[in-house]
Amino acid sequence: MAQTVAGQLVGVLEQVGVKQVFGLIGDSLNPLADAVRRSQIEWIGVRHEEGAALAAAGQAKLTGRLAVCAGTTGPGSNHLVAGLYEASRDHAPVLALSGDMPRKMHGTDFIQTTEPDLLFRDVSLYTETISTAAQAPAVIHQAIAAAYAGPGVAHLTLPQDVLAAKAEGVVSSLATLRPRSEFPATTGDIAQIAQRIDRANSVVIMCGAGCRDAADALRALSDRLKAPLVHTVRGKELMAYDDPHWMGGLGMIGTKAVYNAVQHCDLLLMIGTDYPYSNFLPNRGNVIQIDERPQVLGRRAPTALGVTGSARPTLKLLLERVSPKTDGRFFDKVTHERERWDEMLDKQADLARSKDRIHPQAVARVVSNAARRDAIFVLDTGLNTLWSANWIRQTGSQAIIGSFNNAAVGTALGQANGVQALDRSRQVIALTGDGGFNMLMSEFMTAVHHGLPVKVIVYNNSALGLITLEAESVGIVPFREAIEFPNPDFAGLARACGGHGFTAREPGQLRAAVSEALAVDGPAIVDAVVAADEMPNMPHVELEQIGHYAVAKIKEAVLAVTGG
Ligand SMILES: Cc1ncc(C[n+]2csc(CCOP(=O)(O)OP(=O)(O)O)c2C)c(N)n1
Ligand SMILES: [Mg+2]
Repeated sequence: MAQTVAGQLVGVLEQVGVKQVFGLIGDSLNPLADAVRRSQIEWIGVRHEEGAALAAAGQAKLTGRLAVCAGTTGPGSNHLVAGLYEASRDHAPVLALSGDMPRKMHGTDFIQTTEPDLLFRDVSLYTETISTAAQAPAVIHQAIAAAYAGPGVAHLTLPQDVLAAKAEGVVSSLATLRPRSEFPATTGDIAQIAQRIDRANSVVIMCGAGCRDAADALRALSDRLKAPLVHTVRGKELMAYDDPHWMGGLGMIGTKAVYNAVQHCDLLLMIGTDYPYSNFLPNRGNVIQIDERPQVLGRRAPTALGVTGSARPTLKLLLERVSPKTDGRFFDKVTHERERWDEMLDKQADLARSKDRIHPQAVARVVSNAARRDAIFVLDTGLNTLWSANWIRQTGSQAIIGSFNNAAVGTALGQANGVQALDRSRQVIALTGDGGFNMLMSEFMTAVHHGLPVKVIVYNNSALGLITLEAESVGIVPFREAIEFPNPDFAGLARACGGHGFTAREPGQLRAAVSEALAVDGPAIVDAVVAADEMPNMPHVELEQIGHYAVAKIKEAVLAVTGG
């Protein structure tokens, strides 16, 4: 049988290392699914196409390699769009495929008509309809190249008749379809950075997701400069929580020690981060920023020097140039404050804090204590992000992904399915609010169906918890009817789906529920019924401050989580 365009596309995906396609089949996708069936690629049929896009986004975020999702004509593809923003906002290479009706039906407002290239325009770096078999090879190559170049989302619209047509030509230059290479800053830039560092008495190094694989160089620079290392939420996974260099995060997912260090240092060196919350950054012009992306330099804080370069090779060069510092007092002060903050976190997470109520901090801490040393945590959005991200004590070999730039509720389970599919033996733990879980709980069925043993921890406060805080912080009475909702019995739901379910209503039940869920074979849900009135920490607000100033700060803080 002659190769079809669909077969050609799937052949390319195989060759560039794609292991799965996440999708939900429909008539226009039939030729594509048939080609997948004949290939080494696994078809993972989801319950909702947003779950497919999230799964692909999760994979691409974790590995930096191309992941693929597919939806069928019109409504099927429409469902992909929301999930794709995860990939676009976190710069992860995803190829999204929209099946479309045969070309002879185009242009007459036929049933299910949409304009996918218009709809996907905003979320994609590249979107194109393959209109003829002859066009397919070049466009397939271009789409994958664009996804890697961003990195981000590339989208193809695939009319059914074109997918089924006989392939013409071959897709060449496959060797070029790979993640971008790292590159160092120039010698001139390194000299300027070194000069400014040598002039500063106290330096803080802020590490973002761009510092992946640079932990050793960062520690070495920290030792050389007696400079505390602080991180963004996407950088948290880089080092173990108890590494003496690793002082914690900045902002609401962060510590007072770090807030003070960043505000009071002579020089803040931001590396591989586009940290968006300007109100937590210094406004004194004492920032040096290093990033691969020139467009992010200087846009979040007044910056004295912006340098393009990848973290790892640039740090290596910098280490050869900067002079060692001898005065460790600043570092020691931050260490001391950090120890006090950690003690406070421990107290808040203590299971003995209340007899009959589970505090959400304890949920995160119990999960963290029970997780494997190489577990992958997938966080959702809401108050639960604060509990998970502040109270998980990462090992340095775990990964933490979430919706940290898109801040979308309902994204954890879908992404968890994606990363679990890459390696079914790795422990993958989704931590989500009940509102978030309700949004796409059908994707638990995807996990059961495809043997993806994800563990889902639900912070059950019967409310869109963060919304209460947002309303209160701007002086609006929380609209209870809009914020609170009933939940199903999540443990019963898990069992009804063919998975495992556990419930913890009291502190005494939490450890067993979590450890049993982590131990069972196959997907499981832990329904953790938590106190709904817990307030997050405000690392930048003194508790004794009251009145308008504190309210304004809390408002800022809430905006810092939700983006407004
Ligand atoms: C898709 C989406 N819808 C709505 C919001 C606005 N929002 C931000 S947090 C939040 C509450 C989430 O509730 P839940 O999942 O129960 O988490 P909790 O805050 O209770 O921990 C909402 C609705 C959003 N960020 N994303
Ligand atoms: Mg909730």
